[in-house]
Amino acid sequence: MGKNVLSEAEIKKYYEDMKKDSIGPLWYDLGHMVTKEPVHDVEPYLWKWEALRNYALQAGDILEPGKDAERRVVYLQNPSLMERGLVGYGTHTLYVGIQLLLPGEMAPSHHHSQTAVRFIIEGDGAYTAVNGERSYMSRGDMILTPAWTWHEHKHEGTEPMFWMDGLDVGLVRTLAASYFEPYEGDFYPEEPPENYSTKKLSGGAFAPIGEKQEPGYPSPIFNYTWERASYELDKLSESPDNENPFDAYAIEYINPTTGGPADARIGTMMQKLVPDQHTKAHRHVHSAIYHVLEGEGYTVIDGQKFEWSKGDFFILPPWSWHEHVNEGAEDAYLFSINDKPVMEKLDLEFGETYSDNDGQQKIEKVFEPVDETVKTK
Ligand code: 1HN
Repeated sequence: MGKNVLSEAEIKKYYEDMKKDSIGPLWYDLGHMVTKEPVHDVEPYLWKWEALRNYALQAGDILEPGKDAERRVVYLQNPSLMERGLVGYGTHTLYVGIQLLLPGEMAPSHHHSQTAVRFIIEGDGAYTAVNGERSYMSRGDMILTPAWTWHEHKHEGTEPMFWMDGLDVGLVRTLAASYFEPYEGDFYPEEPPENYSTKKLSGGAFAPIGEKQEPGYPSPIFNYTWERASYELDKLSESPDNENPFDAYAIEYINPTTGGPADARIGTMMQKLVPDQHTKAHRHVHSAIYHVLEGEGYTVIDGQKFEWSKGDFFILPPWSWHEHVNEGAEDAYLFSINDKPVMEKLDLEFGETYSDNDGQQKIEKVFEPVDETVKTK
């Protein structure tokens, strides 16, 4: 670089002095700050359901929620983010845990600034109460406990109940906006009749004359049932015209008052892949965590094959090529949470389609889990 006014020694001293004073030269560093494409350190990863279920079930013998702990949950720790000490990170923004509630147990009321969604994996007879309204949960249901709402869980059924919790832990940590408060008692006072919100909007929508449903958050629905979601997907998959090239037959859970995502910050999607369906690859800014509700197949992420079956979870990092394949004889259903609502609100969402090789990636590697105890740095 050169205007040749100062000597080399003077220039060297200039940089050294500036560094000492905690000042930087943008002419060297702009490319690190404003990269041509998204830069991240989130690696894709996959967890098998059997291991997650076993660890959660064993925790049933170790502790009891409401007595020994706030919640009984085992969470997905992305090894690539643990290297930076980011505990509880699946992606840089999203957290997922598996919660176990045994018959008769309850998890006490609290609220926090993180927003949360639940996806029911196994069992029924437990409810989540949101601001005092109970909603009973069954396999495949998606339940919102939006940021700041008081929520608790209680199990009135007879078999262990497992569900997925999805929260925006990393996002809220990055924004230094975490807040948590337990309720003064175990249960928030019950107000509306049970399942009221879901019933009110599921078979028609009504309001007392003169009253309006104002558009906004939180969504007036908080239990998005599998019965309704699967009905929509079955209807969609009746015609190949409805197929999305990247997501197969896919629906997003929405807030009926805004037409936008069900939750203000966590996006929720369910995809159906019919046997042999193989989507095209694309990539986008938003990251996601996937749960396999049903089926067998694989997802290729940046040339790496992630083989999945019922119950498994996997990480889709931001800005990573991905395509999904159903290899089984039955329909496959993939539920996922993502940070797209945040990216869209901040005007940061963009993406691109994979154009080589007829839109599908070559498989260069098959995923193997890392053993943290034998990992060398
Ligand atoms: C939470 O509130 C629940 O309410 C579960 O069941 C998991 C993980 C981190 C922060 C809050 C729940 C959570 C959580």
